Amino acid sequence: MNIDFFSPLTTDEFAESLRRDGAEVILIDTSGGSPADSERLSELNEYLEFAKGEISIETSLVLSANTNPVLLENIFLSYDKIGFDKIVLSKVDETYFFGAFVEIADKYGRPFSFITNGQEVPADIMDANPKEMATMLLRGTKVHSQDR
Ligand SMILES: Nc1nc2c(ncn2[C@@H]2O[C@H](COP(=O)(O)OP(=O)(O)OP(=O)(O)O)[C@@H](O)[C@H]2O)c(=O)[nH]1
Ligand SMILES: [Mg+2]
Repeated sequence: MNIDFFSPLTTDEFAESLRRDGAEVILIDTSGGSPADSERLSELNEYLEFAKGEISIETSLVLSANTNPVLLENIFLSYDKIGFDKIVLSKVDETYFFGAFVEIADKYGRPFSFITNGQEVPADIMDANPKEMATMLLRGTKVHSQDR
């Protein structure tokens, strides 16, 4: 994406990265981890709280559409302890049905921000448009450009 990249390993380094260049938008990613790893979750929370003290922040939980629906609510609730605003639903092209995600988003009043529909960045990152998502739910998930 040809943008500056920093990989802070401590909150001090994190603070330094946040303050470094006065960018209008800063994308913060975290390394993956198990929702059952409470130590990792509290470390994540520490970074999140720290960021909230520094900048105005919107948080998204990225859920892969091929997550086992039986586990979905537990995963959702684990990350809800930290708190998040929106859901990014990834890999919708790898599944045929993502109704369970819509159900949980509705139950907990959390909107979708983006969905990802393939491996091409950024072409396969799509706004979570309700009409397109309804179409995908009814017809299978891969939306081709001529259908959009
Ligand atoms: N088919 C398909 N593959 C995807 C999609 N999104 C990501 N991938 C692929 O999935 C793999 C993992 O993607 P990452 O973006 O690294 O996933 P992540 O959740 O950040 O992974 P961790 O940070 O390791 O937890 C890569 O090979 C991506 O190309 C998608 O929407 N569809
Ligand atoms: Mg990652």
